[in-house]
Amino acid sequence: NLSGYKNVEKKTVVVGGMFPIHMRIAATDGNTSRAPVSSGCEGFNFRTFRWTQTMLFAIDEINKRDDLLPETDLGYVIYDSCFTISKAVEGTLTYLTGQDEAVPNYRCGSGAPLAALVGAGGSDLSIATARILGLYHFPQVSYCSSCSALESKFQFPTFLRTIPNDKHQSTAMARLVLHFGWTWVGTIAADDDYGKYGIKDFKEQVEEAGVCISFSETLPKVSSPEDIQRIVDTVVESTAKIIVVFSSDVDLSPLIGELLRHNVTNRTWIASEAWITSALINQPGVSSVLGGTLGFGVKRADIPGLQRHLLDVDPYDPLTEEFWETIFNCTLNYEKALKQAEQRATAVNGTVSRMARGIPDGLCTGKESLASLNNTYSDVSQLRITYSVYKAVYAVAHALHNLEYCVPGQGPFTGQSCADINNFEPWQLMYYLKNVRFKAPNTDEEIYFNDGDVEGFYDIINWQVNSNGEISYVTVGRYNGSAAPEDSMTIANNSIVWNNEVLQPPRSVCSENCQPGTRKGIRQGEPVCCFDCIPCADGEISNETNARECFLCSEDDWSNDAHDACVPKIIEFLAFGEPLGITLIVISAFGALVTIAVGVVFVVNIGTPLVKANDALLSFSLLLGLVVTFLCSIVFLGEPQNWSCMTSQVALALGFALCLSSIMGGYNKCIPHSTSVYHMHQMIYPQQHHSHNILFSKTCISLVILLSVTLLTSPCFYPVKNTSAQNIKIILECDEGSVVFICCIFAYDILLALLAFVFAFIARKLEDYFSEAKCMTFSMLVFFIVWISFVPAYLSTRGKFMVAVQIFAILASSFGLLTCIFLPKCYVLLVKPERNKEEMMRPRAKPRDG
Ligand code: TCR
Repeated sequence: NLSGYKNVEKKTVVVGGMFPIHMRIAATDGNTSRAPVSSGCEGFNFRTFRWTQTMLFAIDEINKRDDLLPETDLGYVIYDSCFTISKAVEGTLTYLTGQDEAVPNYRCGSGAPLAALVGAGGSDLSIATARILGLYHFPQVSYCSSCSALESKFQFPTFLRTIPNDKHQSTAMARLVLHFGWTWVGTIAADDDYGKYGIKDFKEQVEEAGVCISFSETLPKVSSPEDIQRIVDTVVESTAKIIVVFSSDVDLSPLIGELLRHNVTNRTWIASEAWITSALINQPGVSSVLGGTLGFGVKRADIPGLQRHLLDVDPYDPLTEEFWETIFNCTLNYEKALKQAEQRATAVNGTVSRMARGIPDGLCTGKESLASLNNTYSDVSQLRITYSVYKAVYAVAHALHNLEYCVPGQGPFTGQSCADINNFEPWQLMYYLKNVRFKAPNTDEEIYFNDGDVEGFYDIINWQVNSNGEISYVTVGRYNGSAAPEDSMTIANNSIVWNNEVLQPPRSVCSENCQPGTRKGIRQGEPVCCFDCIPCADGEISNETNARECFLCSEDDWSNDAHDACVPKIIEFLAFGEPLGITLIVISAFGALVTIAVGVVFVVNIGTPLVKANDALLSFSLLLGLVVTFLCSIVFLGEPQNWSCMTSQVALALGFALCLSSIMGGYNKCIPHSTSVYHMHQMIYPQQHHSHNILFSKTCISLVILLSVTLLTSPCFYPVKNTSAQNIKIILECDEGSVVFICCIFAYDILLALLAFVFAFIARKLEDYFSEAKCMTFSMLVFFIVWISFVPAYLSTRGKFMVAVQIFAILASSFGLLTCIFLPKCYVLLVKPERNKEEMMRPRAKPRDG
């Protein structure tokens, strides 16, 4: 611990400074048989030594000034906290007591008054020292303890700092992560208050916004290779491309070394302030791993004259001795150098040889040039924490100045009293420190403490690899914690250089967004950001990205192929215009025309024996029935309407009834009265002798009555949308209405057909000249075959083809009847009129069985 007391004539106030000049304490040998001594430190840190020198520089500058503390000199005591709490506590106690043995509550000698302690370094050290200093109401101004836990005035009443509270930084990091839409990030935190609180605040904010944490690792203070290896494995295995690291450079560097060895590339690192501009991390060769890193740096400033001061250090000053020896790798002390040279020689030769007295190699000349070295110590391009140290010293100086120039009688203390610069109480200085407000020299930044904290202002820094493979720090944005949330962060996306081939912001998501048409499916036991995209089922859609559920389309709609919209179902019916429709129309029209032609032929030959023999009325009614069935098949086509549904069904039933009853009526003509068929006929229709006309008209009338009664009582034929038969289509069809009714009329038809068939079958063997009975049998057979085969065909078709099948059956059966019954007659009438003779009508002579 080094102190400098100068200028004895002037009053002197001593400012304490505590810096982690070494990185760790040396391991003790664990020997308990000796009196223990305070452990030594190792791992000289050039960066923190620059901070130390900056404090000396600032004190020097203040002492030279005439406007700031002109009558008082600042002295200093510097403690090395060695980055370790115990050392920091030891230093604090030594400082308070003024004793080398750190016994508290004991301060001997008048000495110069102690002003305040600048520092302690890391937050965990400051927390320890602030608790002790708080007991004595002794002010502490920290330049780099940024942990949010230190904001508690209750626990740390005399703690002030010139570095922003980490709360701002955690918020800024969260904002950054959200800005780029990263929802899958890993975190690594140092095992100290800085890392733990920083990451905790970050996680809280980010998780609230729906980001998931892929992994959270803690960097141990004393790192074992296994711990580091485990963290590297986690980083490698994780799919998170963004890794947020809240740690000081000293704790992080072992991990970076290991990551370099494993060449873990293609990650983007989000750096906390403590390592964003650290030369300990930014070593040659890290660009593949750490290029593109984004991070936050506290306010930077240029401090004129600092570089001169840094380069002009005296190598033989006890404070700089170790620094000099480390940086030039030589020994300043002649005797020591000699000894070391001898040792080296022994190690090489194996024998102890007295060296010739002369200049041993490894002796520093003291004239080595610091300027020629490219060391972080003399690099003044990134004065961030350094500037914070500078501000802290100035804050103490300004507070002392205000204290010294307090106007008696207008002072802030009881009875308007003032404090005495020669003998003030620590709490009195604390009062002035809290209320200090000044402009930092050269930068014009106004500095004041707001509840012990300063404004949360950060530069967003990007690590960009330049042409010689070195990393340069480029400021790509700013964050101002005290501005309104919407304009607190400005970031120039285009100036960021990412370390991927595409030079685009990396994506870091556990699962890619689910596109419309799919929905999120959770994975059991995994964070909500990890999910599967499950395609919507048919008939269901989702129209937004990351939909949680698919929605069912309404009844008239169906999902499109992409499942992202409901589209109206295709309305299907057999249209007139389509080829099948046209074909059917042509066929049925043809059938109707042929039927009419046959009728005309019959009318022309009305007086001839053949027509007479067949009872012209029945023939015409049969032809009429056929025309009706032919034409009604046309009504089945087209979009079903109320009227068409009604007409088609009724006309069909009536047409067939007409046909079949005509055929039935025809038997009376051709069945000889003496046959068994005749007797059977007599049994069924007992009163009707020779009265086929009555039979026929009875049939018709009963049918018409039946039909009209049912139609009046149940208006049941209307078109319906059949949505259940096929998913993507709505089939427009005629509702079959009352099934019972339909069954009734068709059952009637079937009954007629059956009877006709049975009669014709029995009569087929009987002689008649025109083979009338055979024709009828055959026509009935055709009729049955058509309608029997219709059933399975109808049942196995879907949609509009059902109508087609129906029409085909109608046409086929009608054509069957037409050809079987009328073709032979027309043949005779048109081609062989000579056979149309009276005598031909009589059945040929054949032995009668009666
Ligand atoms: N606050 C950290 C320590 C720290 C640090 C640094 C250490 C900060 N910046 C730069 C070394 C170098 C910021 C803390 O512990 O609060």
